[in-house]
Amino acid sequence: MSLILTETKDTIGTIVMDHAQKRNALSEALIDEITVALKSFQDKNIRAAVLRAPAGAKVWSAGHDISELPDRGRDPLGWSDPLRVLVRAIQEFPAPIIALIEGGVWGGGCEVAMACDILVATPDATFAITPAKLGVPYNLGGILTLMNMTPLPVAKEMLFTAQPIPTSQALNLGVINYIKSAEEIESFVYGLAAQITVNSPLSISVMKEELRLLASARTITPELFERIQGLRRVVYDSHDYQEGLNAFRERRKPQFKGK
Ligand code: YXS
Repeated sequence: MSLILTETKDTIGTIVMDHAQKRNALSEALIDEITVALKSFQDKNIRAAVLRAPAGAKVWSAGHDISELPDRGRDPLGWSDPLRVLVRAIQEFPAPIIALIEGGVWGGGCEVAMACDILVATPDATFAITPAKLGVPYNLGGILTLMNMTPLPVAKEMLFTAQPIPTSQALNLGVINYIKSAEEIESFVYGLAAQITVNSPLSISVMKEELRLLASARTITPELFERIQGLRRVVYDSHDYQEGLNAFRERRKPQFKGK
């Protein structure tokens, strides 16, 4: 059973995350299908892509598939983790990707949306970054995506409270480009895509890559990297990280002990 629907029309490609049973949780299987679709879009010289859930979805994505997070003792968000693979695939895709967002966007799903180039959301959409709810030590690349998308106090509020922020606030902060009603969002998004596809694809792809490279250009010394990785390891080795996973599996509130 396919977990996504894809469509290409002229030079616009669409990927619909279509695993409602698990609220489009970003499982390895779902992510594999998205990355395969993006590769086929590249082969077809797609000039703009749209990433969405089915129209009227209450949840755009429930974030990383928690059942696939490793038990304590292993980095849950290492380089080859599917969520990391998907974020990079979106950021490195040579054409703009527009996130058409309806419903709740959770955890790593927020980073996937933020990795897109243009975000358009309906008024009911919400955005929640939730590692703190699970006891997950988010990874450096993910923190950088957030830092590039929001002012530091907002990144801290979202990370520390793990609470959803409404679309209105996301728009005020510049996290999303537009708010459009459920009735008009589709025609608006494909109108944007059409405006992109008549411009030079070469110019656009090089400017997208320039922005990606410049946005991620940070001086980070080996000592700084190792210190951060050491701090993260204490967390993913901890009782609290395991407790976060167990609480989700057992459908109960976690009892974090700070160790
Ligand atoms: O019980 P069944 O088998 O029907 O499955 C349920 C849920 O277990 C499943 N599901 C998920 N499975 C794996 N990973 C998930 N993230 C996930 N979310 C949901 O989908 C079925 C329906 O869920 P249910 O009954 O809760 O649906 P709902 O409509 O009442 O509520 C929708 C949500 C999204 C509000 C709710 O499912 C929820 O709060 N999900 C978890 C959202 C979340 O905390 N995501 C963060 C994942 S961890 C992550 O992204 C990063 C690693 S980090 O932590 O660093 O941000």
